[in-house]
This record gives sequence, structure tokens and C-alpha cells, in this order.
Amino acid sequence: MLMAVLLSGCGEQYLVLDPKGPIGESQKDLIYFSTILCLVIVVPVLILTGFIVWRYRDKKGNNAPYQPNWNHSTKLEIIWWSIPIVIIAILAIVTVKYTYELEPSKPIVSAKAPVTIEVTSLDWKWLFTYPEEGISTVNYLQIPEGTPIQFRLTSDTAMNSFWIPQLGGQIYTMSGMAMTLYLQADEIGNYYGSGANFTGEHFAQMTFNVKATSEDDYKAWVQEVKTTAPALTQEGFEKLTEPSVETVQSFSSFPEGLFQKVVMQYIGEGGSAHHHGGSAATEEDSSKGHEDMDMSDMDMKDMDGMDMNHDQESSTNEHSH
Ligand SMILES: [Cu+2]
Repeated sequence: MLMAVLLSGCGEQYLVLDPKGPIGESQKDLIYFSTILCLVIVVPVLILTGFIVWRYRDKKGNNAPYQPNWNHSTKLEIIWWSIPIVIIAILAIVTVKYTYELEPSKPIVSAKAPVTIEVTSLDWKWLFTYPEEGISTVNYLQIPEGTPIQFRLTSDTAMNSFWIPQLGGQIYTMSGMAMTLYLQADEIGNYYGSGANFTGEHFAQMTFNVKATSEDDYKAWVQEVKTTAPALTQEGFEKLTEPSVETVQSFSSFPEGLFQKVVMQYIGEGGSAHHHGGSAATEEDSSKGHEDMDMSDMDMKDMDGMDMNHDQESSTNEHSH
């Protein structure tokens, strides 16, 4: 509340504190709540530190009580143990609650059916494919306002992180994995999107505009792309996988099952082989870091015909970093 007052008018600069969707809104609440709760301890401690240093400093004529034999106070022990314990307990309960509530792959409750968008991070651009619409874009997203968007995310290169600060927290894109993230924009507008994980030379140019429009405008845009944009061929996609910086592009189509192919190409014998950056994806790396990786996020129905070697994998663990 206090912070909301202090920071009002700062929306432009603090995107995370100026959310425009339900997920971002909840995450902002949690940020405020935990910050304020922590300040309940931090502020008195800082004040007391200054006060004690000043009050008990070595100075002629200092009349602060001098008690060399004093060694225990039950009252003080109770105060300085119970307050932090209570605050940490509250923080834990609230954080756990929000963590489950905001689980990225949990669908947003809505009367509207979600729109699926597949996200592939490349060097150094974002490819978005719209499986329901059959179109694709590079470094540009258009979404209908007030509708849950189901993002399916992977990487065809180093690990990156997909982030639209005003709609919600970031999520990693990793080769050989498909992550799911639900976001929603409650207002028509343009939102800043970027990669939040350093991936080399032109990482800074991996930004994209997210345009949230009315549903009619969204449909009109899809129609327009379908009729006026060129097709994205397999060769065209391979060109995109080469390191380069790209401007906004739209395509009236994309190779069928492209996203699934990108995900599956990194899954070899015996499980995952996805790497988290750099060019050396060693076997050691993939076996060490990801015993707990799972494919439960992936839509197995879409994987028909793909070579699956995951019988040995558990399907209960969440993949997290
Ligand atoms: Cu990973």
C-alpha cells in the first residue's frame, strides 16, 4: 500500500510493477507483500543499528548504562526470535500458496478458450508460430485482449528466457523441451517483450513487441497475414536458425509440425540432450543436470510419428532451474 503510493506514476519505468494482466497482477501482489513484510524486520534493524552505535559509542561522559555482567534477557530473546519466526512462517505460507497458484503451466480460468502460440528462441530472434491460425511471425506477437494465451516454448539454440514483463514472469526456453506458460493481457496495448537470459553477441536485439488488440482486430490481422505474407518454408526456417539479427516478419504458413520437430531433434537415445548455452552440449552436461527432466509438459498427441525414447523417464518431476 505504502509502496503503491510511493511508486505511483512510475509505471513507465517499472514494467513489472505496472502489470496489464492477471498473472502479472498476482506476481506484483506477491512482490509487494513480501517486500513490505521483509521491511518490518529490515527497517527496525537498520534504525536500531544506527541508534546503538550512537548511543553506546566510546565518548567521555557517555551516560549509557554499562552492564558488563549482564548476559541474558528472556524478554529480549522472545522478542528477537519470535518476530522473525512469525514473519518467515507467514512469508513461507503465502509464497507457497502463490507458487502453486501461479504455476506457469496452469491454465487461466476464463470463459474464453485459450489461443496457443508456439515460441522458439533462435540466434538472435524469436519465432512465433500460431498452430490454430497456421501463421507465423518473427520478433512480433499479436494477441487478442482478454483471452488466455497458452505459450508453448522451446529453443533451437542456447537456452533463453521468454519475458513480457507487464504480463507475467519469464520462463526458460530450452532445446529438447517444451515448456508451457499461460499469460493474458487485460488491456489493449503494446507490451515490451524480450529474452531475459544472456545468449551471446546480439542478445540485446532479441526484443519483440506484443500487440494486444480486440478479438476482431486479431482475426483481421490473422486474415491479413494469411493473404498477404509469404510462406515460411523449411529452407526459410533453416535460414532463420543461422545466427543473425532480424526485423519483424510475418508468414502466411509454416512447415507442419515445426515446433514439435524442433523440440524432438534434441532428444536422442536415452533422454534429453538439451544444453543451456554455449556451443558445447556434452553428454555429461545433459545427464548431470537433468535426471529430473520430464516431458509431461509436452502434448504427446502432437508427437505422433516422432521418435520417443522416454520410457525410462519419470513423468512427475517439474523441470526447473
Ligand atoms: Cu533445462
